[in-house]
Amino acid sequence: MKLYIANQTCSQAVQIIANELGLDLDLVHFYVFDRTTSDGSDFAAVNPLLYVPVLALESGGDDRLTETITILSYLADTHPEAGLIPAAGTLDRAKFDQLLTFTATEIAQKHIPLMRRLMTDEGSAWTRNKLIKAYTVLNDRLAQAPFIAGNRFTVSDAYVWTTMWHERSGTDISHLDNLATWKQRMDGRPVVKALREEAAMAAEHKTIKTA
Ligand SMILES: N[C@@H](CCC(=O)N[C@@H](CS)C(=O)NCC(=O)O)C(=O)O
Repeated sequence: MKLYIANQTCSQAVQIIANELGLDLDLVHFYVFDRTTSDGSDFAAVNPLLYVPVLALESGGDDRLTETITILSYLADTHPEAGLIPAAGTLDRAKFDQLLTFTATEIAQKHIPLMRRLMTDEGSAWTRNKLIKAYTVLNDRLAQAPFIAGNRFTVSDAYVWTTMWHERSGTDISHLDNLATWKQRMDGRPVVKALREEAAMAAEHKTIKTA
């Protein structure tokens, strides 16, 4: 399978889960600023919205999945033995999907216009306040259990860790101690391998462009 990624974005969540599952994905780097790809492919033909992540199910084919939640859930559902997501059709899964949707809509997508400085001061203050409230919900969950969804690492930990963009969006959550402790623990997981792969891919792409 081929995964389209971009530096420091939500595609990292998929890399983390692929690493947890021991999957060897073929990575393609998309450079958001000039819209080129590390393999020379036309990313607009891959995803017309120009968003990563995209998972091409077969490296040469055009059967693809977009949307972080969908890709994460697909990988976890197809490897049930890893216990990275509750079984589909259960109440636990409905609650879990609620958490993933919360992360996408109340956290990831709230950061983006702030990071891109697209908002008025009033809009920025409103959005930061929403982000602080959303992170507080997660901080409260972490007072009850060591991981976002309970007693074990799941795809929701990978997704929330990836979208900890509070410094880049100027959102102060330094008072949320449980979240800070959880993040430190997460930093020690195979996440680091995902980062290294991504950084190497981004650096190689940049070298080719500037050569
Ligand atoms: N609805 C998509 C949104 C993905 C998304 O926002 N991707 C960002 C990175 S986190 C992106 O590719 N941005 C590139 C750009 O805006 O040019 C999802 O949840 O996966």
